[in-house]
Amino acid sequence: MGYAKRAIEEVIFRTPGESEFHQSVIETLTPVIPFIESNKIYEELAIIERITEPDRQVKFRIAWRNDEGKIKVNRGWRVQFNNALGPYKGGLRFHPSVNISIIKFLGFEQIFKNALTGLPIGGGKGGSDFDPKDKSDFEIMSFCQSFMTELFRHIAPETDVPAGDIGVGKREIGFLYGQYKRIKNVHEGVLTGKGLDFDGLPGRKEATGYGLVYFTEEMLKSHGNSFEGKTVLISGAGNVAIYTAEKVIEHGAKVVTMSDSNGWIYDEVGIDLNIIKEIKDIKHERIYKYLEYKPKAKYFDSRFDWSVPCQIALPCATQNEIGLDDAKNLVKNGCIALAEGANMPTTLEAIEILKENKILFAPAKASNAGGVASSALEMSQNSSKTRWSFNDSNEKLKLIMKGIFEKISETSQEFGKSGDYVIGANICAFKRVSEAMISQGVY
Ligand code: NDP
Ligand code: 2IT
Repeated sequence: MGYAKRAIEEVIFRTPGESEFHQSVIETLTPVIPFIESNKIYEELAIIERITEPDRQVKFRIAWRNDEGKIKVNRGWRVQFNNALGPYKGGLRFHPSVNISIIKFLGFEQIFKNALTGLPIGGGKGGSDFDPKDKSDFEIMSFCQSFMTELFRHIAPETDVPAGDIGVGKREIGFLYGQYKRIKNVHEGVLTGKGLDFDGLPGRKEATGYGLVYFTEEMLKSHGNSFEGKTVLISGAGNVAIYTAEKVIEHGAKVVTMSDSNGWIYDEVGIDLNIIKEIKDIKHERIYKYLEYKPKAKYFDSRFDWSVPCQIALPCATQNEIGLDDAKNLVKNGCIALAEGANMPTTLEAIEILKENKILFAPAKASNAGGVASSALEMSQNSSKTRWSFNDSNEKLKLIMKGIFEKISETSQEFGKSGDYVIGANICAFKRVSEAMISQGVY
């Protein structure tokens, strides 16, 4: 067995029970094996062993008080994975399912995604098993303040810059920032995704969803196609899903599904996004409420199974939401392209089915990189003490997404696998990170 396969097996052996992390290591490194084997330097300098082991991981207790005065205890993590290219950068996820395996998979993906943006950002991720659902604003604030009372000692604008992810949006980032400022007595760009009422970047909120659509449009264009007139399935109804849907509709396509963790809606005539924004963004309600506004739409009280006919699928909820049977549904119903908005939403076996059936497939580390790319622009805005316009940041985002598509497309051609964006993205990102690690010596 060659070095790369042996080293991947060793990672799995040394991290028992971390199934999501194993999946992301296999998904990222398997396509790079022939490249790694073609150059002995990777083995000599133990690049796989080093790149799969976080620089450090912090786990901490978060005690906070709920509205009834009861003390609650949650767990928090920050994994600083790799800073070869810049300060650790990546979101915080607040969701009851969060554990070290999930944070490590997200942090590992983030290293390579951030490399693809071409910007100076390393990879990290954090979060907590805290569930923000059904909590009052006061409880969220109390939790965020307690979370930051530990996190502040590990982060700084040139060290580690967290942002949002599932369960962490503008409100949570605001409370976290307020506590950081209170403790350190400095106003500095230590978090991104901040509100526009203080230091946020116009366009950051929209960037992951818009970037996903800009990327997908480039991919479709290179195959002589576009969004115009297409039927699109989206999962999720959070930050990424909403702004993906907004841009898809602007591109002349129809979004017919969206979902949350309780169920999914199907509106044959096209989902009215203003209603979704009111339900999810303003009232923080469940998606079935859509039927109160649009009684002809359908609601299914079950997991979304991708069974509606479509040409384009954009998963924007969470990991492993498209399994083998879901992929078969997409193939059967005429899907021509799938681009990942969520992180690792497609299982390895589902990706195989999509590839076998010649469905264009865009891996998350390329297609959803718009969010973190805009975060890097927010860091730049903050350190230069200026204010960008929405137009400036959106135009820059378009260029970044086009650049990512071109880079990974060229890499796929260079390695004789034209149009295989999984190979293109992973080799391209691995090369950038490993070259920086090699230049910086063994550590
Ligand atoms: P939000 O919390 O805003 O929205 C998440 C959405 O996904 C909600 O509709 C939520 O439903 C649904 N969801 C979450 N967990 C599950 C689950 N286990 N099963 C079914 N549905 C679920 O998060 P974001 O939109 O920010 O994130 C969505 C995805 O995009 C994640 O994979 C994230 O890592 C990724 N991402 C986010 C970026 C960002 O900038 N925010 C950047 C790049 C990637 P409910 O409300 O019921 O929980
Ligand atoms: O997965 C991701 O890229 C994010 N959640 C955004 C990270 C960031 O630092 O903006």
